[in-house]
Order: sequence, then C-alpha cells, then structure tokens
Amino acid sequence: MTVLVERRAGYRVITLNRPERLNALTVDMGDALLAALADAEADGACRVVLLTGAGRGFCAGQDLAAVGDAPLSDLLEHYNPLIRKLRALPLPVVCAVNGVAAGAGANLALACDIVLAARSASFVQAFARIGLIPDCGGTWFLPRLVGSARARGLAMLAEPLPAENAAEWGLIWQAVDDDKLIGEAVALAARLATQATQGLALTKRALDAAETNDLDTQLDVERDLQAEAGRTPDYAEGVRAFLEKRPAAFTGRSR
Ligand code: T3D
Repeated sequence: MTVLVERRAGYRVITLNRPERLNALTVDMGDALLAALADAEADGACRVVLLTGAGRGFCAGQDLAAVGDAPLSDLLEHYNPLIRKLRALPLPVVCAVNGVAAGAGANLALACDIVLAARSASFVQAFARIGLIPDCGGTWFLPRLVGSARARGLAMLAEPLPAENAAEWGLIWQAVDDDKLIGEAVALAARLATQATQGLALTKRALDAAETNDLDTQLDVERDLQAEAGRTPDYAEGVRAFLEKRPAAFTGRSR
C-alpha cells in the first residue's frame, strides 16, 4: 500500500509509503492520500492528522518515471484536491518531514498546519531543474511564508534548503534532531488531540482567509468565526476550567 493509516487515540498517522522512490507521488498514491484525509475527517474520533514518510525521504514530488504522455495538468487534477483538502480539513495537520521534501513533496508539507522537520531533512523546489514551475501551491505558499526575495531564490535556483534554515526563514515551525522527530511529532499530535478542535479548525479558516483579506474584511471574518467558536461546548468548558483553576477537558465536539 502506498499510503498507510494508523488509528491512534484522538489522531491518525498517515504515512507515505514508497520508500524505495523516496515516496515520490503517483496518481494512485495521491488519490489514496486524499481518501485517507477524507476518512480522517469523517471519523468523529479523529481530532488531528499526522503526516509523515516511510524510509529516508519524506516525498520526492511527482514520480518522474510515471508521468507518461498525459498533459501535466491532468496530474494536477489529482494533486490539487489534495492540497485543497489539507487546507480545508477542519483538523490540525502536523507534518513530520523525515527526509528530503522535493517538488510537489515540499509543497505537500507546506500545505500542512504545523511542520516539523528532521535536522537532516531539506526542502527543494526541484521544479526549475526540469523546466517546470512550483505547483501544488508552491507559488502561493512560498512568498507568503518567506517573502518574495527568498521565494524567487528557492523557486528559480532549486537548491536544497536545510531544515534549520527552513525554520529560521519561517518556512516551517521547527527543525528537531533526527532521532527525536517522530517522538516530538507524535507528542504534538497527541497534545493537539486534547485541545478545542472546533476552535482550532476555525483558527485555521481565519488564518487562511487572512491571506487574501484586508484588515477591515478580516475583522468581520474574526467576528463571525469567533461567534461560532463561542457557541462550542469547548469554549464553555475552557472558561469554566479557568475559573475553577483546573485543566480543561475539551471534547472537540461542535455541540
Ligand atoms: O503535473 C505536474 O505538474 C507534474 C508534477 C510535478 C510536480 C513535481 O513534483 S516536479 C518535481 C519532481 N521531483 C523532482 O524533480 C525531484 C527528483 N529527485 C531528486 O532530485 C533527488 O532524488 C532528491 C534530491 C529528492 C534526493 O536525492 P538523493 O541523492 O538523496 O536520492 P536519489 O538517489 O536521487 O533517489 C533515490 C531513489 O529514488 C533513486 O532511485 P534508484 O536510482 O535508487 O533506483 C531515484 O531515481 C528515485 N527518485 C527520487 N526522486 C524521484 C525518484 N524516482 C522517480 N521520481 C522522483 N521524483
């Protein structure tokens, strides 16, 4: 199976599983990943997704041996829904980048909410090496995360950016020691799985909306989404727990 799913208490671990090809993507694998994300969303007990790769790479982008003669836009008909699903998923998605993340593989990681990477990992916008443009959201994520100058350098030079630099530049959340990556990612997923899931989903929506809104519009978005957050049982529980000086016991439920 090209995508493995492990159900754990409160979260699912989804692992890209073509280690002999550094988890390079095929259309079938992209479709399987999309289905795994949809399954996670439909499972009321799943409050976080943790995405990682098997073996020494995270994902080497499109499998260049499997492109075939079809127009490249056909491939993106499969991969774009994946990026949209990651952004729209009403759950936090933690990504543990265990090794090189290249091409579409890099942008798959950047579509996740909190990206941890092993210190030995790197991010390569490999597209320019083969005459393509950054896809799977690359041209959208890069300038927003690291600014225009660095986005252009990464996209046009296609040089590997080591995980520590990626963290310093704000491309990802943190670089961690290789042997601690999975432990830290699992701890983060488990912690998020005990938090106010609806509030986190609404936070995700608000931050995404802010990418294109002016302040005036965004203030209205915050008002509306805050009203929704304020109707959740977790908000009531959070306030109660604060006043009673005890840890909150969030359920993640919307009502
Ligand atoms: O519709 C569209 O727009 C098309 C979609 C485009 C999206 C894209 O993702 S385009 C970019 C595609 N990806 C790349 O160009 C990256 C290609 N890979 C590399 O540059 C290097 O493999 C890495 C920098 C990622 C890692 O280098 P290294 O030295 O650590 O490993 P390696 O030896 O190159 O790779 C290990 C094996 O994986 C090797 O196979 P072998 O020789 O042991 O049989 C290699 O061929 C294979 N592999 C790595 N990446 C791919 C791949 N096989 C197929 N497709 C790959 N992308």
